[in-house]
Amino acid sequence: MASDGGKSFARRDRLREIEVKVQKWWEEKEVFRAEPGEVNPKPGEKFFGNFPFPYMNGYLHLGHAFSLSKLEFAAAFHRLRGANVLLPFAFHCTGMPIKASADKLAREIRNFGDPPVFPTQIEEEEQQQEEEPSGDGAPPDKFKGKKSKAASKSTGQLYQWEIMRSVGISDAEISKFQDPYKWLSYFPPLAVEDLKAFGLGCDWRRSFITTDINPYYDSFVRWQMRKLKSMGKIVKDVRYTIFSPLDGQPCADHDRASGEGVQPQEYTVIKMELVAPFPDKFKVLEGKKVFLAAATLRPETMYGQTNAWVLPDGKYGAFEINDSEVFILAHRAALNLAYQNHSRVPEKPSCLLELTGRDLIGLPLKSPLSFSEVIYALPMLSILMDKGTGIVTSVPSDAPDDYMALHDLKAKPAFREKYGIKDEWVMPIEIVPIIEIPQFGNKCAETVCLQMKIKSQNDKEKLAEAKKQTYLKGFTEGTMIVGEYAGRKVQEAKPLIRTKLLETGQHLVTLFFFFNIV
Ligand code: A2H
Repeated sequence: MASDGGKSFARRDRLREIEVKVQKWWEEKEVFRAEPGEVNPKPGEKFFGNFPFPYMNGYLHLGHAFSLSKLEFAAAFHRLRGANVLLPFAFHCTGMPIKASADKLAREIRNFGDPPVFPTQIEEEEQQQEEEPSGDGAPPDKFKGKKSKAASKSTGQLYQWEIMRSVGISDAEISKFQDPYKWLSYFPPLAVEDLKAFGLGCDWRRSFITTDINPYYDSFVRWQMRKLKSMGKIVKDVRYTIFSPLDGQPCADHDRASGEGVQPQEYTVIKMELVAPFPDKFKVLEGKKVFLAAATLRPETMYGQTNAWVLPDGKYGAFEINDSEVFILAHRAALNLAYQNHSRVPEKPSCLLELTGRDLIGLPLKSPLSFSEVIYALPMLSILMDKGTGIVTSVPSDAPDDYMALHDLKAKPAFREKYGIKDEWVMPIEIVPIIEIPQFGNKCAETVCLQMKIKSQNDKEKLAEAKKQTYLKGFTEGTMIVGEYAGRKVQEAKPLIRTKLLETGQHLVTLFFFFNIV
């Protein structure tokens, strides 16, 4: 008899004894076997219960037991009433989480050996810094924050191997889980054992796992899909999603090692055409229509464009979008576009020329709706290369970032000199008022930057606050004062202008995500 600190567990032990005896009896007598009767049952004479197949990337847990207890109780109740009760149980193995975990394990073994020797957290952080010396010029902000979150996870269980070890699987066994099919033969039998111990009144002859490893269930699902399709209840079509080129599949939240919660972000891509004659470096592009492709959330502000922004140390490329058009943008953005049917070769960016931001500075451009005949590409240091296209249109009347970057260029001759910027590209630029906002006037970015005493484009925190204020006010209270929709509220004008630009082929609407998702 067990006892602990003088407490007696006699009653519990007695109950356990009875439970074990009864479960053995159930099993021997096959009391949960369900057979059809001779005649069709009348209402109330049968009960069928089903539990959503639990996913087999690990053991069952208390949550499963809690949810299942309701069904188990109902089945037992109806059995006691004399109903013919059928309670089958199946295990879900289809989909990405098992495959993603198996792949992750394989990667860890490739990188750290079998069994793996993982770097300590400090070594890991050092390694990360070495690997990412802002190679593409991305400044250390939001995105870096995500990385350190990933690193801090390593004190917990960042590695798949550690997760498997923590649930009691031996090192010798873990390596076998690189094969996704191993998961299918390992976890379901253990789940059956647990469910039997739980006392589930299940007819275990009617248990199965999903995936094509089970041809019967597989063909049932195929039949079901075909049937629903023929009834017009389901359609096959394309939609925007986060996609893993590595796995050739959409990558849901729980399939990601980082970038959880990231949704596709819709941007309007503005095509700013490079004016001929092209500089020497761009000669290979002659005969094509070449555009700097900028991503914006505010197409209605395109009347106020005064220049374009590029990151001097950013890596860009000139990519063939179709037979006649070439877009200059970040490599990552080109890959995104290629998966959205904007590449001469579907799903494969076709790069004609490698470029850096420095190559782009000073390029003369024609941009849709801008009042200036020609605008120039100029440097902005806060551009993130993994956001949008890495190219930004500049609207200093309404974007505090644009206002401050232009202010820096105008106010600091040394800055212009550093990047070989001719005065004529910058000094004549005048801010173009395009939207009137109560209390903020018609140059809201200037008003807010002055009010908040923002000093330069590096004043990141204040600029983020300024951006928030102007973005919201502009959208909710702003009125257009120029262009075809002058007098209309920004909220109304925005979709109209976007549609118009889209129809004339001057821009295209597309989607991007801007954090690294692994
Ligand atoms: B917006 P969100 Cl008038 N790096 O366009 C830094 N900034 C980038 C970028 C990159 N790689 N790609 C796009 N952006 C800017 C116009 C505009 C914008 C106005 C007012 C506000 C405004 C003209 N510049 O954005 O982080 C682009 O600037 C304030 C939200 O994805 C783009 O829209 O929310 C905006 O950031 C996207 O910011």
